[in-house]
Amino acid sequence: MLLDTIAAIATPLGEGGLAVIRVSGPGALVVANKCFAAGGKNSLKPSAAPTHTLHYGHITRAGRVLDEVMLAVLRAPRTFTREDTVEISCHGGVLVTKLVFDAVLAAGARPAEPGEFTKRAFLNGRIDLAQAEAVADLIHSRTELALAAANEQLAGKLSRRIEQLRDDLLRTLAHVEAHIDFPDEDIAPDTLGQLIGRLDGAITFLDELLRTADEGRILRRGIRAAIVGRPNAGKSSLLNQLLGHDRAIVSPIPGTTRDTIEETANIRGVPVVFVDTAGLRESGDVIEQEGVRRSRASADLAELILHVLDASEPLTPADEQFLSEFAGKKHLVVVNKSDLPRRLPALPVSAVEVSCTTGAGIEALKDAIKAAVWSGDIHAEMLEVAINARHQDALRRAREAIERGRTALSQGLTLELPAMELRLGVNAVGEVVGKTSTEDLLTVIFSQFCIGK
Ligand SMILES: Nc1nc2c(ncn2[C@@H]2O[C@H](COP(=O)(O)OP(=O)(O)OP(=O)(O)O)[C@@H](O)[C@H]2O)c(=O)[nH]1
Ligand SMILES: [Mg+2]
Repeated sequence: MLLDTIAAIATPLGEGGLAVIRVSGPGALVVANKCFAAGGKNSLKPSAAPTHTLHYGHITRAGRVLDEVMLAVLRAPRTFTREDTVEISCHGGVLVTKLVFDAVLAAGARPAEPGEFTKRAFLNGRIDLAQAEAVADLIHSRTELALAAANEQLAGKLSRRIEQLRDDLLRTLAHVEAHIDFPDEDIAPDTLGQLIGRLDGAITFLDELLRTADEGRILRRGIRAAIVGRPNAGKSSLLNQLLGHDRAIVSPIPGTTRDTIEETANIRGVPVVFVDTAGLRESGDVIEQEGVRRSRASADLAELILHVLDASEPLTPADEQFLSEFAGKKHLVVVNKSDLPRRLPALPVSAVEVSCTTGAGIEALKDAIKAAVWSGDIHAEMLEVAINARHQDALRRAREAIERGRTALSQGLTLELPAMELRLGVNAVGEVVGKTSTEDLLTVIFSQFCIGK
């Protein structure tokens, strides 16, 4: 499979100054020779050019010039895929990019599948699986915090910790297996204590990693926060304040917002999808009824609820009902219109006071949102290794197996049992970096990439 040469348009399709077409594989330079005519006096064929050099010329097909381009020659192994690579920077029009790409295919490359360049980087040993996933995280990052975490993972922060854990487990396993081979010798009590201590250490470390899963999910996918409350409480005003621009219609007429409005904002490094909803009330209007139904559905789906109350109005039975309705979910009570004379009684729950008219309290509300989202007991250096759902699944299985192995070992049962469990544990830990990867797993992971990466 790695014998063929792949190509893709690596930039988003659309009109832009430049588009880049990436070609990788053993035939990359031959493909370039066929479709690229070097210009200038000292021009070289791509296959004759030194590595990491840039060349001016034209892409041609059947003798016809298609575009004026710059072509980069990057020879294996110092490339992203560790294969010979050619990158063609052409003009960024949709049609011209397509024609240049077709010329590259006609010269012998085949279209790459999504993520295939990164997959080759993995298969050729340049990066491990966790690092390959970090490439996708990096591209999809929506906040600087998420980007920083993806960069750390790409640099191998998580991988190094996983490798260390795996080495440690392998050494313990080797020790146990050595005693299986020499059944006459029991493990000395001292040594047994040390082995159990090492497994305890591994379990503690796995717990630490597993605790980062929530943060990992939040960094990668963000969270949904539904803004709910009575009509006219100021929900749409709050959405606009949090976004920093006028997204939703605000009016003094109760029942202004009918449909749900979704918009993403960066709240202290957390990507938050805010959902403004129709005010919750009984209504005879069928459109508004549907709006209220959608509001409740949004509240059900959201990880966080911002319940907006109006400081200038007394608490109604409906407010109280919502307060108890949302009590079981992660929520923040937001008392809006703090600039008006207060008629809202003191609340039995803690609340953040804001005014969407003056902007007072909005920064404090952002802090409160971040605090509610982040569990808080996580160290900064662990954020750098925040795991994804696939890692979480593998590490959970590893933890369970190691726990069983530890129990079996401490009960002094036959050593085959702990050895088997430890092998399961080692394999599960290895899945994170791709040491025990199956073709199925690779297909699932790399198909999530965009084409050209
Ligand atoms: N004085 C004052 N008025 C506010 C404040 N926030 C919102 N308002 C006003 O309250 C009215 C309702 O605001 P909206 O943001 O439309 O309220 P809503 O909760 O989205 O209302 P519905 O969409 O009808 O459910 C508007 O006239 C706003 O200008 C505030 O902090 N202080
Ligand atoms: Mg509204």
